[in-house]
Amino acid sequence: MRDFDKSIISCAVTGAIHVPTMSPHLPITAEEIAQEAIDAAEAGASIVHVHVRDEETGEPTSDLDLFRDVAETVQANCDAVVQPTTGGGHGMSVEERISVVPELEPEMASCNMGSINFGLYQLLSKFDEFEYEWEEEYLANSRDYVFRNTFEDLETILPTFEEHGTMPELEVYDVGHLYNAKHMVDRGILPTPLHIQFVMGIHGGIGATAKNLNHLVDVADDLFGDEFSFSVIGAGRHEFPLGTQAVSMGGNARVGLEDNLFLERGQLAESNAELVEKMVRLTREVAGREIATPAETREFLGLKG
Ligand code: KMH
Ligand code: ZN
Repeated sequence: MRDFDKSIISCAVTGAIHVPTMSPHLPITAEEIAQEAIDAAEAGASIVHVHVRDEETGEPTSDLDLFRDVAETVQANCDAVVQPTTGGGHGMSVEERISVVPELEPEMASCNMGSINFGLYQLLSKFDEFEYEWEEEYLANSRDYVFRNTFEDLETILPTFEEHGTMPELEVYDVGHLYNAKHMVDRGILPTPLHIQFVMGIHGGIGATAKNLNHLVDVADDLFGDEFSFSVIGAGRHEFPLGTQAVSMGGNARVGLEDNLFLERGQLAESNAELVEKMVRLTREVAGREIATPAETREFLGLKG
């Protein structure tokens, strides 16, 4: 693993997993998403991960004008790295998802390293009524949804990143995805060093346990030696335990309302910034590490700036 004395905190401000009924604090409009990202950066996030939503209904969309609006507002108000998603939302095609890279040419974007079942339907049991019509159907349809990232898709996606100078953050939902990355490195399609994000606790991916995180890091060490760095997403209540483990191991952590709605058990987070502030405290107090600034993050990851 690559050494870095500082810890990079990313914040995923809205995502495409949670639906508006689940929290009144989930940002929906481009203005709200941008403001949450700016506040998260102020609290210590050096990377802000961005999805966009339909401004009326909150449904995830791949509307490039909204992505552009959010990116421009964030960049005009802070120097955090704006990292758009290429994972998009359930039901979007791979072409729709990737179009943000050639259109915005961001410094960095997420890049999903393999296909998985991606179940959200288990969340249905928590709600009797939804505010918007699409929400219940969106969650229920995930029972039959494959989050598609085939080898052929990766053969198109990865060169698109390189062509536009966009650094891929490799989203790894299970151990096999590390071997997919290794395959792409060996074929010369994926340049090193890699920045890997372990996504743990998605229904369809690896479970969110301490033992699994150790295993993922061990396998990455075997495959990539000192040519990788990593960050961790622990879905839901696993956000802070796994984030703290990650930063204690010399890695990095992602928090945010995309991944987790609660500041602590039974208490909704009122903003993304609150989640970032908590991760900053844990990083300093438990792991004894300082937080990387956006400039330090850019330098470490070799972003084009
Ligand atoms: N939605 C997360 C489970 C992406 O947007 O491309 C992981 C993620 C990937 O944020
Ligand atoms: Zn995302």
